Amino acid sequence: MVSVSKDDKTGTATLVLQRPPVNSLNLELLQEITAAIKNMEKDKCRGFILASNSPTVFSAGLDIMEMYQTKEERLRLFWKALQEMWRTLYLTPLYTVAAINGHSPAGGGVLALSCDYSVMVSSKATIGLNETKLGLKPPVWFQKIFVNAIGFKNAYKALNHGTLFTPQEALSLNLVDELAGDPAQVMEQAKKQLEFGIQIPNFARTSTKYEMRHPHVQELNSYADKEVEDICKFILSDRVQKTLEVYLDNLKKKK
Ligand code: CO8
Repeated sequence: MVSVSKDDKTGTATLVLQRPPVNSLNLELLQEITAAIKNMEKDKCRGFILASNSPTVFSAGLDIMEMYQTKEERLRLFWKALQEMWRTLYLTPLYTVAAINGHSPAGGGVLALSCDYSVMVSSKATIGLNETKLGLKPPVWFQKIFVNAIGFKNAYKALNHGTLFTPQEALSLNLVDELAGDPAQVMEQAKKQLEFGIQIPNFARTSTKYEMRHPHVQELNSYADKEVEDICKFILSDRVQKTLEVYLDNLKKKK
């Protein structure tokens, strides 16, 4: 579900999400992303681009099928894997660039926001945290990284309304750092940014990253187990199951 290609000359890599059709994040994909990042860290890689092999979707966010009509035990494992993937990506000392070549809603937006830099294609694709549109509450740590990126007032409105932004809007809000004309250019610009990022003195960059980001992870750690329990209760409730059913139906009808 992921492939990692390394460039030994530069000490960098590209981690490509490849779970068709839309790179929705299921338990196994989350575990594979975490393992791939940890392996790159062990290999003394200096940075990587997070990319997608879908032509139009970066990631459709969490796999709704992991939340709909699922077993509690699987849901618990899934949520723990999500927390662990986020801790790993958010805190990795490697310099990370998201190459957002297409749609990036909800969990897809969280992936992008957890990198150090992002380049998004200028297309019909959108990005944002649309959880409330699904009848779900974005977890507190989703809210926090969103507020950190675009400020409280913008995040407050967007989270409450479940807004998905165009690339231009996302750029003007600081939700992404750069736009590119087409997916090939996204990769080109992401590579340039990666080259730039790994030139910065490593100790200074990685300790700054750690000091600025670690408190957010510590905060999640203080309630991570309780979050798993609360999420299970919430998602498995009849009301949320019904809402997810309607959302899935609408996704199918859209075709
Ligand atoms: N999970 C599972 N299946 C999905 C998902 C998803 N997130 N997104 C799309 N699919 C499925 C579709 O149902 C469709 O299935 P099928 O082929 O069987 O009909 C297939 O993938 C292809 O989808 P589309 O035809 O819609 O593909 P398009 O290329 O036309 O559109 C989009 C791509 C724009 C990404 C579109 O699929 C879309 O909008 N998907 C939904 C995205 C979304 O809303 N994601 C939110 C997920 S929830 C989340 O990430 C955070 C939850 C936090 C929970 C907190 C609880 C308290």
